[in-house]
Formats: sequence, C-alpha cells, structure tokens
Amino acid sequence: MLNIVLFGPPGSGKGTQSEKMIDKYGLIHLSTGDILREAISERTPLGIKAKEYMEKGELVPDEDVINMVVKRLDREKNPNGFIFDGFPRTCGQARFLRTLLTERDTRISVMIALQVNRDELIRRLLKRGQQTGRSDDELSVIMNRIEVYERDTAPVIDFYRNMRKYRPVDGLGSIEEIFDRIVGVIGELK
Ligand code: B4P
Repeated sequence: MLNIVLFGPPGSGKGTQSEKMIDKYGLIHLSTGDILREAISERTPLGIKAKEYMEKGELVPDEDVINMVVKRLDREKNPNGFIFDGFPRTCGQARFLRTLLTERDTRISVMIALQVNRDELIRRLLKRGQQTGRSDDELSVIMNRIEVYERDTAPVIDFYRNMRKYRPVDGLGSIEEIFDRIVGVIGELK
C-alpha cells in the first residue's frame, strides 16, 4: 500500500496537488479539512464544534479529528492506499496515525512536505478568500493559521524525519511543475 502524508503550511497547495495524485495513483483522498467543512455544512455536532475553532484559525481538538479519521479509514475495504491531506497536524495526531496503521498492518510510505514562503501563502489564501468567500481566508485568520502551523504543526516534520520518511518539495511554480516534482519523489520510493 502507498500511504502518503501530504504536508505543508496553509495555502501550500496540499488540496490542489491531492486532486492530481488521486487520479494518477488511484489513492483515497483523506482531507481532514474537507471532512470538517462537510460536517459544518451538514450542521452535525462535530461541525458545530469545529466551526468555532476553524473560524479563528485554530486547530480542532485532536480527539475529534482522530475519531473522524478512524471512521473514514474503516469505510474503505481494500484500498490501494491513502493520501493524508492536512493530517497529521500535531505530534499527537502523528503518533496516533502510526498506531492506527500498524494495527491495520500498514504504514506511512513517505511525507511529502511542500515548501512555500510566507508571502506567497498569504497571497494565495487572500486570493482564494476573494474568489470563494471562505471565512478562514481572511487576513487576521490567515496570520493565526500560519502561527498555529509554525507552533503546533511544523514539529511533525521531525517525527517523520526521524523515520527517514521526510521529503521536502519546492511548492513554488506552476501546479504542473510541482506535481512533476512530487511524482519524482514517489518514483524514488522502494
Ligand atoms: P485545510 O482544509 O487543510 O486548509 P489549508 O491548510 O489552508 O490548506 P488547503 O488544502 O485549503 O489549501 P491549499 O494548500 O490546497 O484546513 C482548514 C482548517 O481545518 C484548519 O485551519 C483547521 O482549523 C482545521 N483542520 C483541518 N485538519 C485538521 C487537523 N488534522 N487537526 C486539527 N484541525 C484541522 O491551496 C490554497 C490555495 O492556493 C488554493 O486556492 C489554490 O488554488 C492555490 N494554489 C495551489 N497551488 C498553487 C500554485 N502552484 N500556484 C498558485 N496558487 C496555488
């Protein structure tokens, strides 16, 4: 099984590249951001709770995210593998994912970490905010999301670096150029 953690700060292109990767590799896309937004639009108890965190640019508590991921994984019977997009976002989530996959006799193949500078992140997210009206793409919330990323999420890199699974990928350039870099990294996996 090919299990990929697609990692990066908000606006680095995780959602964008995931779409292309599912087509090429036949993997299941597990985006915690998408699942949470769906819960918000359906006004489920999880959605009502998550909305408060997401509107401020804070992370939804680990316990809620973890329960949601277990349910999603268990829905798939014979998957080729998963793209974990926006998950794990804390070291607690990373440890949990390792246990969960070990119990299912599999593991993470690689962490692909998109590298994008702060100015470009802000530019992309502001643009998306204007185009879609997404409430967390507003400047003060974007700034908090980047701060939360640096404080709580960036340390997850070391978790995968220690297991020799960390692969940084330049996230600047056209969507196709970045995708080609990702395909190159996946092609080198043994
Ligand atoms: P996410 O939905 O994961 O949002 P994100 O980090 O902002 O990334 P996203 O996928 O949307 O953006 P992308 O980089 O693709 O999370 C939203 C919120 O949900 C979090 O803030 C948190 O509150 C909560 N949450 C989610 N997962 C959680 C977890 N595990 N634990 C706790 N809380 C969690 O792209 C951004 C924009 O850039 C797009 O408009 C795209 O068109 C553009 N773009 C992409 N590639 C480009 C390129 N090469 N050039 C120019 N523009 C590009």
